Amino acid sequence: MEWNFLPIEERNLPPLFSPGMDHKEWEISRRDQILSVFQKEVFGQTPTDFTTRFVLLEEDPSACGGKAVRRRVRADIFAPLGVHSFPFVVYIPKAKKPCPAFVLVCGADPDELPRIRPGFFPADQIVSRGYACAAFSSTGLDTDEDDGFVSSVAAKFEKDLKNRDASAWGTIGMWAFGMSRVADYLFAQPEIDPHSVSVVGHSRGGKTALWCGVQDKRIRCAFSNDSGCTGAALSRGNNGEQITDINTVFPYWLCKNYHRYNGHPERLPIDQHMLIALMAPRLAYIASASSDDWADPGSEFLGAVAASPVWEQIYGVKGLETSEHPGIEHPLHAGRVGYHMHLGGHGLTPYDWNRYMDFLEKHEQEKAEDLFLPRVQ
Ligand code: GTR
Repeated sequence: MEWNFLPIEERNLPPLFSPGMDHKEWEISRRDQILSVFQKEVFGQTPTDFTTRFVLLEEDPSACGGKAVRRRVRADIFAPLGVHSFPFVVYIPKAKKPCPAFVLVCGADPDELPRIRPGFFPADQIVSRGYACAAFSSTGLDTDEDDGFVSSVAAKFEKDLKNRDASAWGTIGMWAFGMSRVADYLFAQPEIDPHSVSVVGHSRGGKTALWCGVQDKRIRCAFSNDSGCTGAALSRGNNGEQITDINTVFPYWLCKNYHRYNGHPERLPIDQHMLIALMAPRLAYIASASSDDWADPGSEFLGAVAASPVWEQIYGVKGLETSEHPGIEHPLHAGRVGYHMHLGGHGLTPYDWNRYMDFLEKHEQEKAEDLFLPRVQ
């Protein structure tokens, strides 16, 4: 298949690391440097001064035709200025051993999804393959509107929402925070394998899943579906949505500092391959759609290609299997960076979910130590 995108060599990408760097230097200094650029210049800072409590709202022991237990749970976040609550649902298959799990961020109540976006959250199919899945509406953390964050989780952390710091978190940071709180719940359930909790998001949710995964080192894999600008797609040489577009249409998604780069991705000390690279040596997965021009599939693929040297040269394991685009519906699953392109437009489909589960199965033998996952007692 012919792709007409600017090759990596012509994009002037900032280097991931200096030649000869070993994994200690990467972990002790370089990884943190890159992470702090994403915190200060792109997504904003995530607060750490809170505790969380979970309240079971409802339990159905015979969901998915009796194959799973379904719970509706409320997370209460105790922050300096009060409590912020949001609900989520979780389906746990009735299995003999702890099962792998996903956390999905959605733009609507997950219970409404089968009607409004069929196939986006195929809980029945996921459970049938032995996976638990939790899903929450992003609006529980922050509405997707330019409303000054008044009803968002940030209102319980920040006194003066009118004069926010230029590196204060934006909406995507708040959604990623919510994703980690749902993951907290899963980590505490005996039915869940604590070394196999992964996050999934589509489009704005795909940016969220990557940002959650890089900050939260307990996450096994970040699955970033059609994430485009400020997700997996390189900003330098991008043919689709630009930093200026995202900051103009969604001025509240990223931090204020990010607006300084409107029209000037080359002034950023990072590009998006460096976000994907922060998942190493864990698993990362980039999925694209063949006619999703706004997300720029070519730049998403090259994001995965350009991230791979961290797996390969720093950790000595395979990143993305090949730097040649494999074409439509030929998944690349052999390395720790997975990739596929589905046929069609922007969307999260059962095809994508099934490839995500295939990828986890392909890598299920990789142990917590190999992936540098923290031990969970
Ligand atoms: C678009 C936005 C993209 C992408 C998409 C979505 O309008 O420009 O960055 O996030 O929305 O979430 O579907």
